[in-house]
Amino acid sequence: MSTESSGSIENVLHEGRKFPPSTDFASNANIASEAEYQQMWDRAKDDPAGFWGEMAENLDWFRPYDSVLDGQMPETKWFLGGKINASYNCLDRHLDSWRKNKAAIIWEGEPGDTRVLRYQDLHREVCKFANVLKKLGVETGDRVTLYMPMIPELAIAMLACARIGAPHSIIFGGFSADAVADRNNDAQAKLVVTADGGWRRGKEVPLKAAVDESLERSPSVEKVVVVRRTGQEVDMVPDRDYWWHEMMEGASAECEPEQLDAEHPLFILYTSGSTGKPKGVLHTTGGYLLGTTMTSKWVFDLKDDDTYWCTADIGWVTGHSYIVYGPLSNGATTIMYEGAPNWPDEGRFWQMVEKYQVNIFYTAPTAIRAFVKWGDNWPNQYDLSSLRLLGTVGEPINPEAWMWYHRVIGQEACPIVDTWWQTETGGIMLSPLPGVTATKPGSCTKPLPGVVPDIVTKEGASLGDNEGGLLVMRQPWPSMLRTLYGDHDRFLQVYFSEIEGCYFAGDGARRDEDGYYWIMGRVDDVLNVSGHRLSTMEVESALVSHELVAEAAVVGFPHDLKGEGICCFVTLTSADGPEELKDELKAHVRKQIGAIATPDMIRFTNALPKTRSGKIMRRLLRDIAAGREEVGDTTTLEDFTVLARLREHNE
Ligand code: 7RM
Repeated sequence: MSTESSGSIENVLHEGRKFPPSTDFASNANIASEAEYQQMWDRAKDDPAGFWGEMAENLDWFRPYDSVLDGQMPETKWFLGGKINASYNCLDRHLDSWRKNKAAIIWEGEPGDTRVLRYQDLHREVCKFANVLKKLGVETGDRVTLYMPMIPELAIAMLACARIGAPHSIIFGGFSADAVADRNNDAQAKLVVTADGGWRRGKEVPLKAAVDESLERSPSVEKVVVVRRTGQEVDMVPDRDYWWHEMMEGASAECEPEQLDAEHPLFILYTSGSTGKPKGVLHTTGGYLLGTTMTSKWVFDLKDDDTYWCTADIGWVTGHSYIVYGPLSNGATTIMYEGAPNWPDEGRFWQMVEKYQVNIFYTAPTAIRAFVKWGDNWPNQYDLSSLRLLGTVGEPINPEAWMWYHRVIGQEACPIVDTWWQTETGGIMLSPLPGVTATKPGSCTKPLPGVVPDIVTKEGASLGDNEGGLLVMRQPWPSMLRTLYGDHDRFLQVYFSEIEGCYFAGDGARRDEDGYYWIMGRVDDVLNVSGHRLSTMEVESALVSHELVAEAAVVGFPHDLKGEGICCFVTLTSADGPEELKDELKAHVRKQIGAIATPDMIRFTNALPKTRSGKIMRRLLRDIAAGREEVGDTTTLEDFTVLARLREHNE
C-alpha cells in the first residue's frame, strides 16, 4: 500500500460515532436481530450449499436444480440442472396474486410527464417486445445492445431480452458513438434498441444519431429499434431501422418465457479495467437473480407497501440490480426518473420524494456532495417524512457527507446503508442491515450472509485490525461474474491471479476492531468519477489519438463533487501548446468516450516521470495533481529533473 492509503487510515480512525438502529425499525425489519444475522452468516460460511439452496426457494424454478454449488472458485457453477427465467420471476409470478394491480414501475420523465406500469402492464409490454425481438430475428443466446434514456422501454427491453434468453448489453446513454461501436463489436451484438434521444437538463441528448455513426463500424448489428421519446428528427434506414411503436402495434401479448439453464448468460455489462479495452462482465441467470433478490430484501428491507427509489442510471450495474431485477423479483414498486437532479431546479429529487411518498431512497456519494453544496434550503422546502431508509453506493462516503445525509435528508430517523459492491459482484456484498447494524459514518460495515471477505497483503497473508491491505473474497457467492465476455484468460488474470485462491476486488481496505470494513479506494489505475469507473488508459488513449499529442498520463485527484476529478499530463508533438488546445483536447476526449470522461485539468509538460522500464509513475503524478508537496517514494524514477520541471509548471 502506498503512503496515501495509510494517510486515509489515519484520517478515518478519528471517526468514532456510532448509530444503532431504532427499536422500532428493528422490530419490523426483514432481518431483525444481531443473533439472526450471525446465525445466517455462520451457516452460509460453513454450509454455502445448504444456505443458498434454502434461499433459492425465494425464486420460482421451472425445474429444480440438481446441485446448488459445483466446482472451486473461480470456476464455480450454481444451480446446475435448474431451469429458470428472470423475466418470469420479475413478472409472471406476481400475476397470480393481488400484486397484478400493484405499481411495478412509477416513471417520471425529466419534463414532468409520468407513467405507472402495474405488474400486469409491464408483463404485457415485455411479452409484446419479446415477440418483436423474435420477429426481428433475435434468438436465444444472441446479444442485444440497449442504448437508451431512462424511460420505461429500457426496463421493458431488458426483461424482454431476459424472457427469450438473449443477453442484453446496456450502454450508458452518456457514452459516445465510438464507445457504442467498441461494445457492439466486442459482444458481436445482433440488434440495438435505442431512442431518438432523451432529456437531460432541458436539452435533447441525441442517441439514434450516435447509433447511426457507430454502425459504420459495427457490422454485426443487423437491426435497430427506435423509441420515439423527444420527437427529434432522425434518419431511419429502410430494412434496418424500425420504430418501437409501430412494431409493438401488431405484436402479440403472449410469449412463453424460455426455460433457461441457471447458468445461461443474463447480461454483459462493460466496465473499465486498467488496460484500455473495457471488460465485458458476464452475469448468469439463477445466481445473479438470487443475489439481487436476497440483498434487496435484506439491505433495503423491502416491504409490499414500500415505494422504493434508486436514483442510478440503468446503464450502470446499480440500475440493473437495484432498479430492475432485485426490486421487481421481490414484487416491489420501483421509481425510475429520466433526468437530472437539478432540473428544473435543485429541489427535484426532494419534490419527487414528497410527491411519491418515497420510503426507501438509494443514491451516490457524489450526488450527496452536490446536495450539500446546493444547500439545505432545497430539501427543507419539502416533506421528507415518508423516508424510512437511506442508502449510498459507488464510492467511499466522507463522514461529513454521511452526517448531512443523516441529518438533513433522514431527519435523524433513518438508518443509512452504505453498500459496497461492484459490477463484478452483481449485488451488494458489504453493508449494514438496517435493523441490525449500528452504523459508523464512512464504513460499509460488515459482510452480508454468504460473503466471506478478508484483508490481505500482496502475498495473500491476512492482516490484523486496522491494517490497510487488499480486499478479497475467500468464498464464491451466487451473483459473482462468471467470465469476461470472450476473454476468460483475462478474467482469471484480473480477479484470481493476484491473490492465490481468492477473488481480488481491486480495492484497498481495512477492518477495524469491531470487524467493520473501511474502503480506501482502488489500488489499480482506475478512476472513480462521480461513482463511475473509468480507466486512465482509456482517457490516455483518447488523448493520444489527437494529432498534436505525443504522450499522456491521466490520474485522479480529490474533487469536492465528483470524488475524483480527471487530471491529464500531456506531452505535445511540438513545443508548448496554446491554451485553446486544452479546450480542444477536453472536447476531443468527450467525443471519444463521452461527457463523463471530460478532463477537469490538462497540463502540458515536456516529459513524464517514468521508471527505468518505462512505466509512467502515476503515483507521483497523483501527488502533483493533488497539490501535495511531499511525493512518495521516487527511488525508481529514471529522471529526477522531470519532477522538478512538472512542479515548476504548476506555479
Ligand atoms: C456498485 C458499483 C465498483 C467500485 C468498487 C469501489 C467503489 C462502490 C462503494 C465503493 C466505497 C462503497 N459498481 N465502491 N461502492 N467504495 N464504499 N459503498 O459502484 O463496478 O461501478 O464500481 O466502486 O472502489 O471497487 S462499480
